[in-house]
Amino acid sequence: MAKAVTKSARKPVAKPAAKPAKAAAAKPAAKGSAKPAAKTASKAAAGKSAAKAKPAKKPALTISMLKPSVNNMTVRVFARAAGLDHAETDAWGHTRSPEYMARNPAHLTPMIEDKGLPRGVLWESCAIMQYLSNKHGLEKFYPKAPAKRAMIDSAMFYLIGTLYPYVARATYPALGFPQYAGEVGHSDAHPDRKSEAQKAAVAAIAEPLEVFHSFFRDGKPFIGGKNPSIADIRLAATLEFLAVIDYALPKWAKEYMAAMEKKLGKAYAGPAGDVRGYIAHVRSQARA
Ligand SMILES: N[C@@H](CCC(=O)N[C@@H](CS)C(=O)NCC(=O)O)C(=O)O
Repeated sequence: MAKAVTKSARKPVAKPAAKPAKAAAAKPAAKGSAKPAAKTASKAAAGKSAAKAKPAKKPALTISMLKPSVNNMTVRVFARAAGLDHAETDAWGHTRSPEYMARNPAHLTPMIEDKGLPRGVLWESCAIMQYLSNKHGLEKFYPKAPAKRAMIDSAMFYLIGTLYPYVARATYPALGFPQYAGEVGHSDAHPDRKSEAQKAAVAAIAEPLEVFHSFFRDGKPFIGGKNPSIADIRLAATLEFLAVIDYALPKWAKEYMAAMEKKLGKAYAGPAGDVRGYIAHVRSQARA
């Protein structure tokens, strides 16, 4: 499995617009990245073949990411599980900087930079996984057969368009993330109204969740069949946020998430550890 290299964004410019400052202090439980190969070379080895030693090649693929985010966790898990050589840049506090916005006017993470992309960058977690699967022929994660592929696409669109907005409305207040413009939670409404909207979103999660189980999984271990597909990575990562509100996941969903972690191993556990670490942090802050 390829190792990820994490570095921080080049210039600290602007404050994070989409996340509270306190979140920046969150200590992720686990680090999902490894040190660059060049730094691990021992002095002895360097001395022996100093003339031959070459600096580690910078990976062609870079992921700008925020560790506490499940949208980012999705692509981080995928890149590791697919064994893609890549580097990670922590974009915390930089997404609205002039430098970032010049490349990505949507100021979103995850964002990849990869040679050959018409505008140099690509955002939207599902589009990133589709692109990288296509580019590297990763049929295991994203089948080529049109009918099979259509099911994966449908599950991902349904997640982004229906399930995720409910999950965001339900969990962002507890996560300390600002709600999207137009949401009751983003307005000047009375706290009771905000609480009602949050509760309504919590109640709405059960239906799409059951659709993933009964329709998309349809008795199979994963949406992708015997092995997790990119839609499974997207779903499992999304469900991680529900821990912050102690959402009572149905038995199948708990087993499904455990099966994802078992199947993908460290590729899942590393980025999940960052999300879980952040959740543990906000929960300890809430108790204090
Ligand atoms: N649908 C997008 C959502 C991306 C998104 O909302 N990213 C947030 C983090 S969770 C972000 O980067 N916000 C920073 C900002 O807007 O400045 C995806 O799946 O990639």
